[in-house]
Parts: sequence; C-alpha cells; structure tokens
Amino acid sequence: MSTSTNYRFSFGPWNISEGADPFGPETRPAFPHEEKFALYRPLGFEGVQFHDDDVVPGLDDLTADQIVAKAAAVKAMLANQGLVPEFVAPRLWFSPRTVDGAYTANSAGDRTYAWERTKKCIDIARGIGCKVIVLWLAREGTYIREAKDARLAYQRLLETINAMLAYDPEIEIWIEPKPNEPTDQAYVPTIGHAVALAYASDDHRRVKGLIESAHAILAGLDPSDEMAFALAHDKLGSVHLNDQNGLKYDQDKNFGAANLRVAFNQVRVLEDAGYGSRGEFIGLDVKAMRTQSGCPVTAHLTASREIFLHLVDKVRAIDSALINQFRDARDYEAMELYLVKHLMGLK
Ligand code: 3MF
Ligand code: MG
Repeated sequence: MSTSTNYRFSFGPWNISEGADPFGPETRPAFPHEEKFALYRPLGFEGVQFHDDDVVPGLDDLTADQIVAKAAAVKAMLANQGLVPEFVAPRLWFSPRTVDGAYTANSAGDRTYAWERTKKCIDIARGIGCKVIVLWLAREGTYIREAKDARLAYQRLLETINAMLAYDPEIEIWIEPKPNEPTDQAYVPTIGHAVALAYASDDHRRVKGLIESAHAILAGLDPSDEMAFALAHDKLGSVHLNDQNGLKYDQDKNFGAANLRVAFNQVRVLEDAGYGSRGEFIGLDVKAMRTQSGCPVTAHLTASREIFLHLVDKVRAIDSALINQFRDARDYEAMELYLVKHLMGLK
C-alpha cells in the first residue's frame, strides 16, 4: 500500500567534504562549516545531522559553560535558518583516547573518557533542542578477535546504553550498525544486533536503529530487508541512504547509483510502512567524488534526493493488483520482468 508521505530530508555537514582519502589530501578548498547551514533549505533539506563537535568544535577543551553557550548559539542559528536538528552523535573515534575503542576499550581510563564525552554529547543535544543520540560504534570491535573479551564488550555496550537512558530520561538512542571499517570486525554489525541490545536495555522503546544502505551491503545483506526488520519492531529511527558497489571500502555513493533495484526496494519498504508520516527524516550519508571540483560541492546531495523522489513515483506507480496476481500464481519470473521493465520505464 502506497502512502502520500511528504518526505523531509537531512544530511550532515561532513557530507560537504574536501575530497581527502587515505591515499591523498584534499582536492577542494574547505567550505566554512558555519556557512554550510545556509545551503540546506535552498537544496531541499530541512534536517541537520550533527556530530557533537559539529555543534561545539573542540569540545574536549571547553568548560561546561562554554559548551552550553555554544550550543545555545547553534540552536538560535538553526531556528533562523528554519532547520531542525535530527540527531547528535558523539564522535568517539578521533581522539587518542579512543584508539582501541570507546565503551569497549580495554583501558578503564579510555572508557571513562568515552562516558564523559557521551554525557557532553547528550548535554549538547539538549542544548540545541534535540532528543536523539546516534551511536555509530566506530571502534567498538577488534582488529584481532583475541584483543578483547567480546562477551564483556556487549555487556559494556548495554551498560552504556542503560546509563545514557538514565542520564536523560527524554532521549532516544539510535544505533547505526556497520560490520567493519575502521575495525576488522565490529560488535554491532547488523540491525538485528542493535535490536537485541534495545530489547535487553532498561527502556527498549527509547532504543532504535539507524540503517545505512552501504553498511547493510557491507554486511552482505539487503538494506530493504534490514529496514523491514527494524520497521516490524517499530525501531527504524532513521536511515542513511546511499549506495555501495560491492564489498570494498565504505563508499557512500549517491543513492541508487550502484544498484537501482536495491534502492527501489528500500523506497518501497519505507513507503509501504508509512515511514516518514511521524516526521522521520530521509537521511542521506553521501560523499562527493574526489574528482569533483567546486566549493561547496552539493550535486551529490541534490542528485540523491532527486533519485529518491523519482523512486517514490516509481513505487507509487506499481500495479499492486498485478503484483498480487503474480504472488498468488507464484509466478516470480513474470513479476521480475514486470518490475525491471517498470524501472526501465517500459510497458
Ligand atoms: C560511518 C558513517 C558515519 C556516521 C556518522 C553519524 C561519517 O560509516 O556512516 O558518517 O553516519 O558518524 O553517526
Ligand atoms: Mg552513516
């Protein structure tokens, strides 16, 4: 069943980047961070995804008062621009104190740093009027299995989630699973792992997931089935739509650019579930190609949004009576031909 959701879109300021990769430096000048926010509305975006230090740069070196003051200024800026903060994520992968992970680090001192940083992240979210913390558990995993006690690591993740729920009774936590990169193996590789953690927590209604297309593909899974699983549990907080060309480094390609049918199915699953009707965002996490010149680069954002909206039209134009006939007859060959021709714009 198709809905008529009016989708609203979000991205994070890191999506306007300078083209550096592990093998080479920036290829474009930096566009000033504070000026990125004026781009959102004209590009068709309303929601801003934040890392904690996108709101308060250098927060490790600031006092609590300084952090509160900066968050208040960002809140006012967002209001002026007509923007909504979608979530704040603690950047727990950059510091020398998170080299071996954050909540699952073997070092008690590093775990303490991670918790202090997480509380600051929650304070920042509160300061900008946002009730969602996203946990991309970047370094919660291992390069070699023997490095950590994996059972203990899961307990530590659960303890952290419970401590966050208790620290602020109003926040939701959305876990963004990813199977690898930067670690060899991550502890929360799929939405199933995230949902298990949610149900084990002290208040599962406040623990959900954020599914990134590329991360699901890296786990060898179909993003649309991952989304459907989360939706079946009412645990799809948001999405990071993008694309990924096979099992290689996390590419964050434009939505639909590598596999249109996989993208179509994500849109179909979201549409069928009425995703977005309660204000959920269509979040993008897409990276401009290194070869692209200009400053700021935004074509990858508008392209991904445009492709999403075209796919919404495609989903709404499906002949569902015909699909049901094919299902009843168990004629999936005919169903597939119909769908591929539909995607190609053929009758
Ligand atoms: C890593 C990611 C991250 C997260 C972001 C918000 C750079 O693969 O997808 O984007 O989405 O940190 O949690
Ligand atoms: Mg992401």
